[in-house]
Amino acid sequence: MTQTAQRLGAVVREDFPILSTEVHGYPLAYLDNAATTQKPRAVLDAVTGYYATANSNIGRGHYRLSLAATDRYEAARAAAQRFLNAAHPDEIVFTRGTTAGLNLLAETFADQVVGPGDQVVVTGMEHNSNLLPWRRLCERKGAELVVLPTGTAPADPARFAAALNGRVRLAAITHVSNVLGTVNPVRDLVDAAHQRGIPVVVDGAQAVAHRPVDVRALGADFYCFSGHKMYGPMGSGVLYGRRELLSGLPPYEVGGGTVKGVAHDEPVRYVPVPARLEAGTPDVAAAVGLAAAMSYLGEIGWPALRQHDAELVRYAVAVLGEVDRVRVIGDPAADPAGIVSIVVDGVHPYDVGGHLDRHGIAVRSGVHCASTFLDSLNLLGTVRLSFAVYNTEAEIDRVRDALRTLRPGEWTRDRPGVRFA
Ligand code: ALA
Repeated sequence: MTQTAQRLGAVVREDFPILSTEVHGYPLAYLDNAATTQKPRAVLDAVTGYYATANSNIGRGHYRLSLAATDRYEAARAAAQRFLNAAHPDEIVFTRGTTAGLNLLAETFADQVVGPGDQVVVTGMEHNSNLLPWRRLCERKGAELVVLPTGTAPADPARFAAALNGRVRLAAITHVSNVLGTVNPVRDLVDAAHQRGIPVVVDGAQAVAHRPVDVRALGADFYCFSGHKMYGPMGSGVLYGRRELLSGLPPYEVGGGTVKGVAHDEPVRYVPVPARLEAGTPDVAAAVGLAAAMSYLGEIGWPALRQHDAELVRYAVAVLGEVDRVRVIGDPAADPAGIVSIVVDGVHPYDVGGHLDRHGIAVRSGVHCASTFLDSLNLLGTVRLSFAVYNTEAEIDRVRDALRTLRPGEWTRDRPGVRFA
């Protein structure tokens, strides 16, 4: 197992055509997997295979191709159900991604349960996609958004519980911080909320590629993730909802595929979930590709995936810590989730990102769509290394070597305190 895990990166690289790309004369070292992962041939083939052999609209045709496409779409739903250990395929709604799922919940579920004077609780480490939908909802409803400060550590269940007063109607928490890789104790947080009858929405965008997610073991009421961060196509995503809650949601968008029948002089009769929440023609190819990504992860297996992840995170923390002026933020090795964020004292994160790019290394630098979290840490931004199954220790060595030749660039000189280009 150890050997498999250590060699995983080198072995699976062949599965990813884009990794043979050169950047500025260097082999691409792609370390921005928290933004999006690259896609293995199995996923590319599933998408093109769908278009080449089954493309047609689903649920709308009484002909062979349409029935075949419908079958593939529903098979993808069943794959997502198994992936999350959901109780029923009807608990799986396909979305464009995490952001779409969270907005859907804010405009349907939360719209029903949050009223004037109520509160919604989020952690201090939320990505904008698990912050702004709740903020907008609270503004619209005359409710209050309560942000539980976390620092770099996981959210503390006791402090979380203390924030859950009688006005709180909903909690929305990230499973894994997209900035630092901090892993929240979701089960404990959910238990604290459920003891007070408060439902919990979990942003799983950064978790699903790095650890098995069992929504029933977590107790999450809703769990959203993006396919493109777990080797699936862009535009694929899942909103899981516990059946009792999901089945009561009104349509989010209305249109084709959501109704049993429409007559001008009668109330509209909507179909049950999940179709009620999937108005219009869905991205069937994306769902099929996502199912292929789930199979791909399943073939490698979580023990090897997790070990590989842990080895890379621990190696990065050790190796980058050797470089002058480099600080690792938080404690990503405590419970590795594929992310290591650093700052280089005296150098703007964008200069670091640009310098690494000139060495063929792709990282994200800046605030990572979480400026409020960076504010709470008194940081202008970070440089984030985020790993996937194809990354290797040699690529981390390349980051270290490149950082040793880093000099302050134009951002550091001309706009040292500016965050946004
Ligand atoms: N949410 C993605 C990230 O953290 C885009 O980079």
